Amino acid sequence: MSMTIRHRFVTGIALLAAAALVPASAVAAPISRSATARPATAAALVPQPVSQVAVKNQAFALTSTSRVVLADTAAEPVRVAGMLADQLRRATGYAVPLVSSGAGAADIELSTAGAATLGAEGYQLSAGNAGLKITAHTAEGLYRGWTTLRQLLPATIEASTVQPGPWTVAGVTISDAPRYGYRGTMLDVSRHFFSVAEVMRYIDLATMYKLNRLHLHLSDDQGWRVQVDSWPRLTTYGGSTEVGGTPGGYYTKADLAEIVTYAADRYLTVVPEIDTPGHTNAALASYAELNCDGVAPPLYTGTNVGFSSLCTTKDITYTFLDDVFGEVAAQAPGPLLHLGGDEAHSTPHEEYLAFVPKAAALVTKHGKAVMGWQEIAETQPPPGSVAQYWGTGDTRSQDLARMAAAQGAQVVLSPANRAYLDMKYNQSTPYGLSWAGYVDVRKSYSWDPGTLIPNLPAASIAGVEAPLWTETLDDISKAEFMAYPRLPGIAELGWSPASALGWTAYKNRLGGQGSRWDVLGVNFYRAPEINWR
Ligand code: TNX
Repeated sequence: MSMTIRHRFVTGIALLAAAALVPASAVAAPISRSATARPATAAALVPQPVSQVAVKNQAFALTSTSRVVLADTAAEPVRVAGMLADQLRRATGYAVPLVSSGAGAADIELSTAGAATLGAEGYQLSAGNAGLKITAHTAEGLYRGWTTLRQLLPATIEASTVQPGPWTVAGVTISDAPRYGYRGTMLDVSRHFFSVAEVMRYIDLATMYKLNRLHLHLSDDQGWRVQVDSWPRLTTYGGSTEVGGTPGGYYTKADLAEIVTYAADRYLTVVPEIDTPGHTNAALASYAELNCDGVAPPLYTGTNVGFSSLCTTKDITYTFLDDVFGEVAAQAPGPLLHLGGDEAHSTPHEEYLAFVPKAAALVTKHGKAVMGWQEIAETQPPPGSVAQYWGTGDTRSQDLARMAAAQGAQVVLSPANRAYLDMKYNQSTPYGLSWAGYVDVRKSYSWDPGTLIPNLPAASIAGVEAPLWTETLDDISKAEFMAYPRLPGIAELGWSPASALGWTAYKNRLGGQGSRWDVLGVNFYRAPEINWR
């Protein structure tokens, strides 16, 4: 609907109300008398939408009479509308009722009647004197549009207590859909354990930037973090410590279900990882029979990698994986189960090549497609697999990515020198690692997933993921310091079209996010290259 047509529905009272509530600074300049009027400024959004056109001299104002209007009565859109209304109520103190018809100038109208061409995640958003409307084809699309609307509203919309307002959105028309279907972040809960509440917080922040995958690194040398009923010592013993020797922890089935549901409610699919055949000291310490020599090693609380391996020549190893993958797959609603496969330096290479296909078959047996670190490309992963590139531009890693694609696998890009959130920003960053170099905000952002790996076909690129390894991160505020502000940049690389990417404009838009993180109490790194507002 064009703005001209929409005007006809604006009542005089609504116009007066809008005029009274809208602070001069929040609205585009009054109609210029000259023909050379400057265009209204576009709102600073991350990720940048496909198209965003400022509508001059118009604004939407959320007021005490505003409602959320949704005609669709299906459960999912109603749930999304409810989440949206809840947040508005918390921050504004307004009643914000959810109704099914009669959208007016003060209302937020949600519609799932958008064209199928919008896809599952696409949406259109218009804000002006006639009201605010988000149109999508699915409830998920409405949710993505809602994350945009939050950024169009004042930062205090993120508050959990009532704030003064005014709640104005400058006139705008947005049309948006993602470039890639896989836009993830990984949290390593093995090196340091994070509580369910901390993971939920991590999810809340990630979904602000339209991420849709949460890869949980659930097992490693330093701790086994997911309950497996058939192998209980994995958690009771193997999960008891973490890096540095402090007490670890693990997710019970109920805990994991809570995380999975919380994530799914926000359109974030959990990708569980059980790392094999290396990175397995916690399992080997818990069950002596998994070791080739039948002797369980002690628990490990250091930070070395590459020293452990499942015994690939023992039958019990595959019984073990069948049981573990079966129980984990039963709790994972998404299509993927990650079997690790990285840095198996203690597994003889021939054994590695034989092991991964057997492990992969156990993943597919339980109804999941295989995801694995790039090394699995050498093992001819089954069709539909996903290989996760973590190279730094070296030919070997790039070859593995191209090899995976040639075999019909999809590739998720996590270049360690760009997307690894545990790399220090610079030499004075208080924690983090630097094996892939220092990764400042600019370096983290300044690459194009479509051209990162020469001759990797576009159709083989599933998307991007920013892993947060936690050897040096013993609490969630340190994790946030490493993820923010870099994670939103990776999210933009996964969402926005290549033509919308560019450091100068991005750093300006990113600067606007700081005030939101302040409201949310995020411990973000105030990178000096960004003008924080
Ligand atoms: C490499 S890259 C790892 C992890 C470490 C990380 C630290 C990869 C698949 N594995 O085991 O935690 O570096 O940056």
